[in-house]
Amino acid sequence: MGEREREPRDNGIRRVAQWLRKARRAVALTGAGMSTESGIPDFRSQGGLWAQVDPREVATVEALETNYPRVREFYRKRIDEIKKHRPHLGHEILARWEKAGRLQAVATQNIDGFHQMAGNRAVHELHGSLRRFYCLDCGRPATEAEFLGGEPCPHCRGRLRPGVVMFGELLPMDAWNAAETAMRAADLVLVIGTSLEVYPVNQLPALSQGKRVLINLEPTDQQALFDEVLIGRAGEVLAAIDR
Ligand code: BV8
Repeated sequence: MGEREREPRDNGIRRVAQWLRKARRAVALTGAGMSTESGIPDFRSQGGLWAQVDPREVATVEALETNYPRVREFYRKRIDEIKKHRPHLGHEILARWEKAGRLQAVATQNIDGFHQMAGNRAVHELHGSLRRFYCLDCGRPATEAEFLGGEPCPHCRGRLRPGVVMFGELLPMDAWNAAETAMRAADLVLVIGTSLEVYPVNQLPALSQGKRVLINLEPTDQQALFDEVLIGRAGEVLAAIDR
């Protein structure tokens, strides 16, 4: 980054650090860009997951019904991939902020569990989790080993699926309600590493009456919503705010 671009960003970082110090009910909303510095690709960037795989074939309710083996294989590989990586400094900073009472909650679209692994307790997983599994047919829970082993449901011999939210499915009510409540009460919202293209999570930042900050590698379509846009890598920008 050149000197001329760095200067306004440094001012922005100072402003956000000040808002964070004053905030009583700060909330973070994270997306796939939060985990790219851990080595996990996002979805919609060049080289993202959806550039390689058509989401309609692997991440929709229709695909689960008509193309179950392909969906199972897609998520089996994602589980393998996630296990190779760890949370990074940015995750750790958010966990520290929660512990210090500076951050109330993290609402996340990520299914990798990295926020919890880094130490955050109040995490609302809006698109579910790749650490939970259940039966597509009877709804009862299953284990990762059963899913990975390609076994049928131990209760009804049905098909097992990961506990993630596919396109066309409703979000988990408890996570959604908690995130919505936190957003409405928030005096500072840090939106980190998300294109804000996916409904209904992309409606959440507008619910807050407080300061809204976007930390992302590139601008999104919702620029006008934000009081500050910090263009950069999540881990680096969070570290700069933390300094
Ligand atoms: C729902 C599965 C009600 C989990 C995912 C037309 C037809 C059908 C449906 C719709 C339609 N129009 C709208 C809809 C609704 C649909 C939707 O929004 N579609 C969009 C895409 C048009 N939404 C739904 O279906 C939702 N449910 O609406 O229920 C309903 C019910 C019945 C019928 C209709 C509606 C459910 C959505 C769940 C989607 N699940 N995948 C998985 O496998 O992970 S999608 C996927 O997108 C992931 O879950 C992901 O979490 C989510 C959001 O993506 P992002 O996290 O934002 O990632 P993205 O790559 O886009 O952006 C990353 C950003 O980070 C980039 O800007 C990049 O520059 C930046 N970045 C990268 N690295 C860094 C960085 N920034 C900072 N630092 C870095 N280091």
